[in-house]
Amino acid sequence: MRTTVGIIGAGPAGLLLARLLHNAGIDSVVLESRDRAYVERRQRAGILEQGTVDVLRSAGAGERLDREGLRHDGIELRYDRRRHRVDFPGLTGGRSVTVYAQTEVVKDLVALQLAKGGPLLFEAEALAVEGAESDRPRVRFVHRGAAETEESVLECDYVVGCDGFWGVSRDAVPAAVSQVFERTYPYGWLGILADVPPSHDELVYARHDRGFSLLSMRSPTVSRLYLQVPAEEDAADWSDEAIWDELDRRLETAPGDDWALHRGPITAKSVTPMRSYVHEPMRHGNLFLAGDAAHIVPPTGAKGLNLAVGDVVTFARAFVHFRRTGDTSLLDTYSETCLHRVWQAERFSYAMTTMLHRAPDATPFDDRIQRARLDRIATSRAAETDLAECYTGFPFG
Ligand code: RFL
Ligand code: PHB
Repeated sequence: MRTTVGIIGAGPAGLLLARLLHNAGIDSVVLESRDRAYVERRQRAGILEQGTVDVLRSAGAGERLDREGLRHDGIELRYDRRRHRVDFPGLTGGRSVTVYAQTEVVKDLVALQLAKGGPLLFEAEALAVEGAESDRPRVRFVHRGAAETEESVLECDYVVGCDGFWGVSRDAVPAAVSQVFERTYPYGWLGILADVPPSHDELVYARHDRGFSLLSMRSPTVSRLYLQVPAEEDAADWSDEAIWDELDRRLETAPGDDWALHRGPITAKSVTPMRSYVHEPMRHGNLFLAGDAAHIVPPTGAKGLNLAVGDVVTFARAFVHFRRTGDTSLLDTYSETCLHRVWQAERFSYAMTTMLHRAPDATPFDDRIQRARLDRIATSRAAETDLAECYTGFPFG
């Protein structure tokens, strides 16, 4: 098998890249280790930046998004029983975000790719990227989805590793040139889906002495909520009632405030660890890394999916420019361009995480600093504007 751009992974990064290249008349093959149903059901992100929405729309994947996506003009910060709303358009000159689940983005992109696009092979697991430094890099893979399971080779001009944090493409960068910057947090998120209308029309990020919680949503009838829990927690140890009771405690408002948390049947429950991670550089020879394959942020800033989109937009622009002009300068600066945006997202996600979560070893001093940071946002238009700008998104390179 031969193609121009070999893409490993059919998450949002790989699928969108295949779309952008197809629209520019460049052929690609996507290899995905899991089956279609698994990829379309994996519960993850929910918030799309304006720039992400614009890209999906112009790539031809905006039809259902425009119909079903929920435009959000702000978030609420809740702490010490107080409620502070951050108004995005008012602070950023009109920017907002859209609630549209990653599962739906993936479904839309898979359907488009299968209807009009290059090959997208499910149950095709990349084993290794070889010859990254040559002008003919190869992906060795095993196609379990084929009639007969067989090991094959995909020969490419370029390979883009969009295979997430646990993928294999990063391993093809020699240790001598790799640099990793990393931080793990001593807590995780217990996330639930519940068949109940959201208890608020915007997301609520809550700091509480018992730990962080987040009220989010998937649709007008489905709520998505998270609780900070110890990193090693087992979701099975939490009964539905214990989850709702804990959410009630952490989302408490002042006496006389008539806000209330609505309970409903919980349909999914899982724990996610929290990590910050950056691999530099994001390119080695003719291998490019994009999305979670190159970097991870803790979910508190809602940046992971949006970063993945930024990376593949940067690659597609650079590659199309190269194809039209023979000029490699944009490909040559791919890593630098992406990393600039990545580090801003790392900084913001770290700041949101440490402002809102209670570390197991937190001192009274740490608690006071968290409150002071929240008070600063609630009382300074400059501080609030910074949050609004970061949350609604950094420009794509
Ligand atoms: P993905 O989505 O992990 O896709 C990688 C794909 O590669 C496949 N793969 C392989 N395929 C072939 N051969 C191999 N050897 C392979 N190894 C792996 C995998 O099966 C998979 O299909 O990476 P991608 O495309 O870079 O997308 C990144 C996003 O998924 C991720 O950053 C976000 O989900 C992060 N995230 C959030 N991001 C946001 O922008 N906004 C949010 O609100 C948000 N909330 C979240 C999140 C992530 C969460 N979890 C579970 C980590 C909330 C949570 C709870
Ligand atoms: C989600 O709805 O899954 C979600 C929203 C905001 C975040 C993280 C996750 O910061």
